[in-house]
Amino acid sequence: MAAGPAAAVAAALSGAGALRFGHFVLKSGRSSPVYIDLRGLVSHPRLLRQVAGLLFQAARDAGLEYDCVCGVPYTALPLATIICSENEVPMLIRRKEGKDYGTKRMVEGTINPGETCLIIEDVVTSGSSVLETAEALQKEGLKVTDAIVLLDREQGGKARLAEHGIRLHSVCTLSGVLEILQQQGEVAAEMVEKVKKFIEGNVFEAVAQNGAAPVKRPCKELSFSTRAQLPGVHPIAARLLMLMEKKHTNLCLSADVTSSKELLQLAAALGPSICILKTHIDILNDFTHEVVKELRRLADQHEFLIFEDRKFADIGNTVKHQYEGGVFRIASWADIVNAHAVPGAGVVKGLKAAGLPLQRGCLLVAEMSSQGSLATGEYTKAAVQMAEDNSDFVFGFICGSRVSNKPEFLHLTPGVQLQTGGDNLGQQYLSPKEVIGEKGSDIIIVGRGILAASDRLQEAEKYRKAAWEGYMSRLGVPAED
Ligand code: 5BU
Repeated sequence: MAAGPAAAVAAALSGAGALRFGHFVLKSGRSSPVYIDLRGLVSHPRLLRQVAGLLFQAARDAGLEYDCVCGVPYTALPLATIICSENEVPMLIRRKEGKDYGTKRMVEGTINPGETCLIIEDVVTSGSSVLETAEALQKEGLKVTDAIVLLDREQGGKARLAEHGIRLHSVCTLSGVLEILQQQGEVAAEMVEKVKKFIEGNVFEAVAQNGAAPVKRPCKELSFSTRAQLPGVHPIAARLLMLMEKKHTNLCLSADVTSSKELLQLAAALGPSICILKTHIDILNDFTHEVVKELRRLADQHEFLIFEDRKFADIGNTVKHQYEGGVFRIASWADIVNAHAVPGAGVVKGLKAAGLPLQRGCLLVAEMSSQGSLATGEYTKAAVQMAEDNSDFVFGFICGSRVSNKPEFLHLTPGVQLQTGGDNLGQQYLSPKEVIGEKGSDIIIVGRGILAASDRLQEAEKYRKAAWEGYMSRLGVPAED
């Protein structure tokens, strides 16, 4: 890489205050000694124009031919606009929002299927933002062969994009910029070393699957026991992760039965195979406090946690009463409860007031398995934010796939059966392997898949093994027996 562009980029980054050194916690939950944020570039018109010029020149130097340009939303949008306006190239805009509403267009502008679209991006780490944009364009029939990025953080994005047939051309790399800044005396050699070490230790590596094209995953896919020991992990999450590792199970039984006897029989027989027993206590025909007392005893004997799937969804004051009082006194026996995010943070605060002193934990419903669920997109993101803001009580999510990269959060997924499909009341099923191995969830929640079998224990073992194999495949370990 020529020193020219790197020096220009270094100057632009410094000028816009886009590069900071210190101790930062990234969106992924990892801490980083360097933080790059080019969103503020729009307040520096001269630098903005200069950066757009560097990107266009990089495309020219690479001899690229394209029919239109699309910037990865949002930071690269003004850059793409300048490039297109100054060079009279048609531009496309990819919508980020609205992806959950089928009728909205995902790409704005004139689309001529078969044409080639060049992608513009400010910073590439793993390459996933570029990939998302490429997929949206490809869905419209456009070809995407190349992307231009201002700064490559050298954390595997280039290789990952290459696997998807996209060449990444960078104006410069993070280490290139660091060298320039070091030469200019703006960054100490010590910090440069620290950042380089961080880059090397945080590369998204290839994991080959069944001899097919390798897929990229963060190389830091942590084991359950490692996650249990992370600083700041919720005590319930730590306990759960440890017992999962010990019992080799990431199966939660949804014990949706209406008789207490059957519930206790299930808990006694399937206890050794599960990490959590999930109840809907209000569907029992014959609830008494003796039942939950016995359930607690079985939970302690077989080492599983009890999760009351109450899905609280009211103002804080009401849910606090519903949680600790009433007929069921849920807080007194359930290790885990869950809540909808729809009332806002008050629902968590109300539950927390009753649950925290008892060292209970809560999951937020970030997504639902039912057809037409409205818990998607921005709602899911808001639920994740709510969990992060209340991580002393909330330790995970009910969701269809991994919604947070913070390893201290657990992901539990309902709508799981070995036979995929659905029921006739809107439930939709995926297989354990898909949910754990591909969607990145941690725990499968299974009800009728097990309950409808003639030999429930044998069936539970099938689910346990399938889900555990999904987890092992994530860690790159061969399947057990
Ligand atoms: P099934 O029999 O495996 O379909 O039961 C699934 C259970 O998970 C059932 O108790 C539901 O109430 C629960 N569930 C769900 O299916 N989907 C969701 O999104 C949520 C809970 Br939240």
